[in-house]
Amino acid sequence: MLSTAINPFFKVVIAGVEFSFPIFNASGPLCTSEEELHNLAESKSGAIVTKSCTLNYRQGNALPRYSYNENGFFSVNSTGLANLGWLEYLDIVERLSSTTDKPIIVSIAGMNMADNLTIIRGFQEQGLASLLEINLSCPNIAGKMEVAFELDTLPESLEQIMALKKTIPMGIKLPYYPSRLMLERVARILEAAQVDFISTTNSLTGLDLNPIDGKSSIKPNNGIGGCGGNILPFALGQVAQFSQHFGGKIPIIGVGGIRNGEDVIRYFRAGASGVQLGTHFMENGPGVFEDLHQQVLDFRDLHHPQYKSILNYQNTISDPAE
Ligand code: RRO
Repeated sequence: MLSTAINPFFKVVIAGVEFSFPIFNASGPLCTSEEELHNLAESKSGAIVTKSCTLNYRQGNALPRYSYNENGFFSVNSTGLANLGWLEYLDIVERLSSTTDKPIIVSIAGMNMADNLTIIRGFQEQGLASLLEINLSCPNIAGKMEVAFELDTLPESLEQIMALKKTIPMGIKLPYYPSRLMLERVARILEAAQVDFISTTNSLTGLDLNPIDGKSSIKPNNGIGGCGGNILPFALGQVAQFSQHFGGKIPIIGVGGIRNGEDVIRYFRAGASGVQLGTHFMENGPGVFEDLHQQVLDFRDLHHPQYKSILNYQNTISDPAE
């Protein structure tokens, strides 16, 4: 049960969906089984985001496939899209939606576009999820390109996705784009496709290893996996660049490295309308949402007591020379 009520300060609307608390889990950690999703419903997380689903059940990659480096505050994962298969999530969404008022966000990462379209069609026909987050940036499957990097075919892929929209708004989970010009091009494509929101950024490809014996921290792909945690400046830069381009037309969910209330404020200042937690949630469990609720309010009370809404912070990056 929630220990304290959610302060109205936090209310936002993302893609037409009301969130009483815009801080919630990122797809990936602790959101694969029905029990984990139920735990999110019971926690203070502002939404319930599922693990990205495929057409069929997937066991995922060999273990160990997740590591956490405490000193560097970063994780490496190569989960390999372990999930129950989309039909299970269809049933889970039906059960969850009858017991929670929170937005339910289904993450979809088919092994190819045809699979994506089948799954999207199914959830749109069911009509019970609040948002669909189409993960076009899954990094860990051998031979599976990240659609979000295939810029020549991205417009067509997005057109096929958005053509299936019935009542549920659809957004795209994006990878990290290191080039500003490439990001600009992606922003124009997303805008032309009229996506309903974006979530940025997925994990950044990397490696952790033990300097004594050279052992990589995870087994798959010689230790190469998706890094989360200490990626905040990189993800924040993506949010700011997309926000400057969109000018408020497409809402942005920021994800990457949030550990405390100040980090949440950073994302809102960069232009986010909501934020997701990956590594910090994975390491510390559902209690992190309660902590962030308090930390953001404490920060507001200390620095900007006149602010009545978290949106007072939105899009407020200022010049250091002023
Ligand atoms: O399952 C994964 O290995 C995985 C996915 Br689909 C993703 O989008 N991001 C990530 O870091 N891991």
